[in-house]
Amino acid sequence: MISKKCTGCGMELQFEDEKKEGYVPEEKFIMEGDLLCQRCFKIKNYGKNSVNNFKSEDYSKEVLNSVKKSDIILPIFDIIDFEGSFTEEILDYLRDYRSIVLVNKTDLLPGFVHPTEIADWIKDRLAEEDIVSENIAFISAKSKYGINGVIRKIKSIFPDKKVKAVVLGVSNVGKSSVINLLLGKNKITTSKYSGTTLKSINNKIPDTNITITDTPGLIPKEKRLSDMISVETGLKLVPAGEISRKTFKLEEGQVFMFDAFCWFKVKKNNIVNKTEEETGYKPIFSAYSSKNVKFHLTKEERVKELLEGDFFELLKGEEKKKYFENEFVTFKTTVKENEDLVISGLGWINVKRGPLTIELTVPKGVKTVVRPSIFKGKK
Ligand SMILES: Nc1nc2c(ncn2[C@@H]2O[C@H](COP(=O)(O)OP(=O)(O)OP(=O)(O)O)[C@@H](O)[C@H]2O)c(=O)[nH]1
Ligand SMILES: [Mg+2]
Repeated sequence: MISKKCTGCGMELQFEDEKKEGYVPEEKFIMEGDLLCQRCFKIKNYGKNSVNNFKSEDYSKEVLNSVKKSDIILPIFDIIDFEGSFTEEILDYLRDYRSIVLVNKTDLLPGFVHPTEIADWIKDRLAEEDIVSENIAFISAKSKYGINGVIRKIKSIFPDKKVKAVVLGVSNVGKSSVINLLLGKNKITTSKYSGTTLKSINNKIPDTNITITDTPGLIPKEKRLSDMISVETGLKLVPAGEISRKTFKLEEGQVFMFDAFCWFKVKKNNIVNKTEEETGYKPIFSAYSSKNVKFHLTKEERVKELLEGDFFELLKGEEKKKYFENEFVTFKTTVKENEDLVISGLGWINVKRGPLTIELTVPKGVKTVVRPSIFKGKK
């Protein structure tokens, strides 16, 4: 059989098994030109969910093979869920290969932050990991911000030379959307569901010497909270444009709830060498999340009742039942002044007066990180 690939997901096409990836009816298979598999056709035309049988290791292998053949890597991070997209696997690639870091979805930033303000913060995060990238580009596949700059940056590193650049990142950060913009056409399938691209896809960027490779999304070892619920509810956790921010002053024993998703109890800080009065302060923090997420302050004895009732509205019925079938873990952590505690895929709190010592309860496996605050000096 002649070998042909789907231009949408990179899968080798076949007409023998409708249930397997890469299927097209035989009459389509024999046609000339660009071909789309049935799965891509359904995603593109009906926005249908794209279930597939690939495993995390299959994706990792595919990415590794493409990276090995490349001159430069273009890892993509999601500015709004930075921690969910900043994984060990990607950091390892960044340590070993030349790179231009792409920070996508800048259209989702709140109006009071300019992407360039975050540039130093990202450079510091990379430096902490012993990574020096050739350049960082702030982009938005949605608003097309910064897209031409990506081509300029590649050209400036490899003037007059043929270049192979490979785009990589966790699922759903917008790899295929960015490449489509670079190509000037919607050739590759994109969707709100994870796992849309299945294999590496090579294309030449028109009027350049650059071959750009799309790769399947890597699966993070530590989960994003949004991965533990349905795609539809998960999308409600994305703070589109208007990030919600609210400031709280808490006393020992009070409980802060991030909707019904997770919660923490404030503990007493044991600061040595401080007088009783100095340690009797109330920590102040701001919580950041999508405006659909309800922030709520309560007493410990009310938490169960609030979770069981219908005060919180995002999780309902079967989905709520399933969410609470997850195992939850509770652990103590201290967040210092000017640090954020991030619950990947949900939001974060920024400590303005601290330290804040808490006991956090989250579903097991969700990535939580304490980091230097991302929106520094914001009132
Ligand atoms: N708001 C916003 N959404 C974006 C942006 N870029 C991509 N998206 C959305 O993010 C979702 C995922 O986009 P894709 O391009 O399919 O992501 P991917 O990284 O190729 O995903 P996989 O192939 O599954 O790994 C889609 O719903 C896009 O519309 C952006 O800059 N801003
Ligand atoms: Mg893709």
